[in-house]
Amino acid sequence: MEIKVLKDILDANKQIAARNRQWLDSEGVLAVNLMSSPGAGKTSLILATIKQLKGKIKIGVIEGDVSSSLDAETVGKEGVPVVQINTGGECHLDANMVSNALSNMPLPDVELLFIENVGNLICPASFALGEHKKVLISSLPEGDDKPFKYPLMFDIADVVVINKIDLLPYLKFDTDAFSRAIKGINKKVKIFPISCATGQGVQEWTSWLLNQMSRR
Ligand SMILES: Nc1nc2c(ncn2[C@@H]2O[C@H](COP(=O)(O)OP(=O)(O)O)[C@@H](O)[C@H]2O)c(=O)[nH]1
Ligand SMILES: [Mg+2]
Repeated sequence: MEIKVLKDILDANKQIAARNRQWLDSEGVLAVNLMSSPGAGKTSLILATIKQLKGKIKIGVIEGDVSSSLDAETVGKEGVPVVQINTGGECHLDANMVSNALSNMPLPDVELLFIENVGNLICPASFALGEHKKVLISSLPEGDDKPFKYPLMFDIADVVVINKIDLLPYLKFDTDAFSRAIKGINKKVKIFPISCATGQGVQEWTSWLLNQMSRR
C-alpha cells in the first residue's frame, strides 16, 4: 500500500516536471539541478560560476532550503535574479515547488538557471524538477567512500563536481579511486575536480556549461 502511494507521488511529480521542462524550453533556459550533502559547496559553485560568466550569459538562481533565505541573500548580492523556496521540513525540492518558483522568476532575462536543491544525498535523487542536467557536488571532507554509500545519487548525475580539492594535502582522499568508483556506477558521467575557494578547475566547469548552452 505504502509503495503504491509513493509511486503515485512520483508519477504526479514527473508530470509536473515535464511541464516545467516544456516551460523552460519555450523560454530558451538551460536548467541545472545542483545536489549535494549540506556544506559540499552548492552555493559556492554558483558564486564561482557567476564570477566567471557574468556579462557573458544571463544567470538566474532558485535557492532551496528547509528554512532561511541566507543563500538567496548571498547570491542576490551578485545582481542576479533569485527566488527562494523554503520546504518547511521536506528534505528535497519537488517539481511543484519549482513550478511556483518559475512563476516568480523573470525567465526572459535568464539563459542559465541554477536550482540549488536541499542538502541531502538521498531524496533529491528521486524527484525530477524539469531540469536539463543533474549535477552532484561531492567534497573532499565527506570522504571518498560516498559512491558506495549513495550509489543512486551518483547513478543519476550527469556531472560530478569533486569540490574542495585545495584540501587534498590535509585529508586522506584518493581522487583516482573515487573517480573509478563513480565510473563503475555511471560510465557516462563527467567529472570535474574543482576548488571554489581557489578557482582551480572552475574554467573547465564553466566551459562545459557554455558548451551545453550552445548545443540548444
Ligand atoms: N576549503 C574550501 N572550502 C570551501 C570550498 N567550497 C566551499 N567551501 C566552504 O564550505 C562551506 C559550505 O559551502 P556552501 O557553498 O555554503 O555549501 P552548500 O551548503 O552546499 O551550499 C563554506 O564555509 C564554504 O566557504 C572549497 O573549494 N574549498
Ligand atoms: Mg547553500
